[in-house]
Amino acid sequence: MKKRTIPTIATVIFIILLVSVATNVAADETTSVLVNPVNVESDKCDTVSIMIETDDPQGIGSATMTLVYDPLVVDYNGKVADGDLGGVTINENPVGTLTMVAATGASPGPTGTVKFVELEFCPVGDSGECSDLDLTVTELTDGTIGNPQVIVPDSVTDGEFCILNGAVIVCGDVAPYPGGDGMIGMGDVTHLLNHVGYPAGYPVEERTGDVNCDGRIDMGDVILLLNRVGDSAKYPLGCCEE
Ligand SMILES: [Ca+2]
Ligand SMILES: [Ca+2]
Repeated sequence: MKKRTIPTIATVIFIILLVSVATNVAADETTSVLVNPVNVESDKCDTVSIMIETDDPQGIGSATMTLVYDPLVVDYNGKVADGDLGGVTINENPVGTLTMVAATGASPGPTGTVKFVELEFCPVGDSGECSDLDLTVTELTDGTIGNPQVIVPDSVTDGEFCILNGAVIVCGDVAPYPGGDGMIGMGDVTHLLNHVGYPAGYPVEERTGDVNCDGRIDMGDVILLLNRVGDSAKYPLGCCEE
């Protein structure tokens, strides 16, 4: 009889091992958190979402995240909409760091593609500048009733907001082409003069080159721009409105 005890214990250990492996397999769900779209390029306010992709059958129960941005480049303009976890509480402290918290009362929580929040950012820096939207997941739990389990995301993807290059139209800023550099000086006068002599070789943007707004670019514009560089108060430029 004693001989039978040993295989029985071995069997029990084997079963425990099997269960443990099975548990590990069951827990091997994939969850990723991302800023969507990853790259925003805009000259005006734009919306970004924070998304959670998960195949956890218990779904998402709660989330706490921070998003860090450069306030010299973009400004947080407020929450556009809550997501699938319900109301998101957002604290901005210090400026440039948003702490966002939401918890759903549902068990299981939403699963699959889960929207956390929609935020609006507005450009305040110069064209061509970019700010990271640096996302950190502080805590994420699933929607297990009474016993939410911590989810460690497999990946967290930051976003980026770039101010569209050349979006800010500065009248007379024809050089460098395209887009200009936000300033007017002798380089712009020279470029406009060359354009009048050889348009194909020295392209300009009509809106910035027609500085007297008469519908064409000619020596009148070059002379006005030259005078403007010499005395900005006396010679205002008058580019046509869009
Ligand atoms: Ca320029
Ligand atoms: Ca003109």
